[in-house]
Amino acid sequence: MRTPIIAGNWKLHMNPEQTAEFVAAVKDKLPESSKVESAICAPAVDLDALRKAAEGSNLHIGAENAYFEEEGAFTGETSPKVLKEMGINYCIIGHSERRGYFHETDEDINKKAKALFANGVTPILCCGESLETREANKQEEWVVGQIKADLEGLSADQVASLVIAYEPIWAIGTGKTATAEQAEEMCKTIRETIKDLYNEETAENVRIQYGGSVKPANVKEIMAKPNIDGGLIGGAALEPESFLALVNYQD
Ligand code: G2H
Repeated sequence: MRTPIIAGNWKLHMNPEQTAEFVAAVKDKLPESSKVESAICAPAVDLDALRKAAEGSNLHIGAENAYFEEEGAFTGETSPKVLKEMGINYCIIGHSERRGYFHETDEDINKKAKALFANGVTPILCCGESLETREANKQEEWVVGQIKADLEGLSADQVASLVIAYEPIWAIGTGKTATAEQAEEMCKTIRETIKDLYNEETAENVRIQYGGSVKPANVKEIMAKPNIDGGLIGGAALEPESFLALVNYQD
């Protein structure tokens, strides 16, 4: 049985003070981690505050990006080794905003996945197609291509512990959500791809989230789909009340 994972992606929002206030407001109202894993992925400058505020609670902590080198002359980057030392559980890689604005390639993302696994931090690997690709009905081959390239050289055990987030670019921050059926269809395709690349057990264990305008009003319908194991949530994870409604969707 896969434990659902609902993760906020704060993007470029929040400062350390706001982070501490947010966690204080939610920390005692989160579900048991064995029922639903709750996580916040925050900007690097907020991670220390997030970790301190979340201590002893059910809140898991993630970064939004990391570099594939552990140290060296790489001005402005975040070390996967230091994330590990800080006790960070997850790190988003390959978000479409990073692929788009910061020109990250599948090769970079693959190297980042390997560096994170080498340091015991679980990647949340994002994939997803543009509106143009969907309108051309090429979304499956696009996403399968991303998955194959991003996972190259990873072991079955690593992939089994991975979180994959399917985020169609046309549904991100636009208020346009993919229908639960469209989301399920692609998450199923991703799981079948993992089965083809690895084996059935790995495919059954990997957790696949949907991301793109998930909110309290649609989370239940999305989470009811058999191949969707969680949500990666931007805008609706910035307010404590809304985040609590999302993580407690089973109540
Ligand atoms: C998609 C998502 C979070 P939002 O990027 O990763 O953002 O929920 O605001 O569409």
